[in-house]
Amino acid sequence: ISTETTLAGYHFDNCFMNAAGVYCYDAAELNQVQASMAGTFVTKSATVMPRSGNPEPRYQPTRLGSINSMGLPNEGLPYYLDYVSQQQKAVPDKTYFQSITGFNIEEDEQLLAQISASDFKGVVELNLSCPNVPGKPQTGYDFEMVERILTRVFTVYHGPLGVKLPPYFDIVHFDQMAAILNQFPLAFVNSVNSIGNGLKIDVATERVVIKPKHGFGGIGGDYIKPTALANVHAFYQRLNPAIQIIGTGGIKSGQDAFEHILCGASMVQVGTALQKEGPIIFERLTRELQTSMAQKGYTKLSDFRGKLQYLD
Ligand code: RRO
Repeated sequence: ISTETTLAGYHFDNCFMNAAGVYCYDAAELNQVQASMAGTFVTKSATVMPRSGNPEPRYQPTRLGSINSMGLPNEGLPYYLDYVSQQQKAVPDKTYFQSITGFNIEEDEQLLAQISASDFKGVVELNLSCPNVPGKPQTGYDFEMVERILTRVFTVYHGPLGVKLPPYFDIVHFDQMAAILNQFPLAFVNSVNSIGNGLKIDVATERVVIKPKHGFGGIGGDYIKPTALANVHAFYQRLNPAIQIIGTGGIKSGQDAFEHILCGASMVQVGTALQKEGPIIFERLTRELQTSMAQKGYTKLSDFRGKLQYLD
């Protein structure tokens, strides 16, 4: 029973990988994902300049998931391009993902120019959905801005590139965003980033649990799986079939991954559960997905990908 997949024309031995932001800050963390059963890795979203991010505590696991307001701590794009370049040489049969996020269109162009000028051969994930930089709105909720950014991006960059989107909560928003995305030669759409600006409270101390933004932060884990599945399937229904879907949100078991793939995902990313269990989790997830598939007589992901059934 195979969990291999194809994205942007590249083959991956396993459909599971980390979600950007988890186990991907530096070489030490990325090495652990690289050594695991994950099919590949994506780096932390890289900015033009290195950033230390928001004050700690800025990530807290909760009973049903996680809350974070990391604030985009990262080593800066050249660091990740150097790391990926080394991995491309060490393990040349794998394809890697570089996540990037600029603070405006000019920075997006600058990041893509740096990638073009490097020996990077992988896939770019443009993050349009960071919820945690004070004063900066989530780009994915500004539909005109998304269209402007993608117009510039595909003028200056010609390699495989996809976007990481925030969750949407209205059918009209799925329609409007899909109409914009369908104008561009995107390799993939990754749904979803964390649900922005939730609040977790510790009743005993009557306090918030993270320091930045008076405790407001992005929500991940069990809380967000139904929203993630809806976004994966809404875009699977609406996007040009050449635009593949990466499913992210609430995956902590093989069955969760099965559900994302049934909704149309070609690859699945793990955030909150990877943070909790570490990269060894990819062994369990892979085994559990294979068990789900075996019970249904499936031998490959394409036997059930996107084949969600309706009641009418
Ligand atoms: O670094 C973060 O605070 C962060 C980012 Br860039 C993101 O895209 N999603 C998230 O939950 N946290």
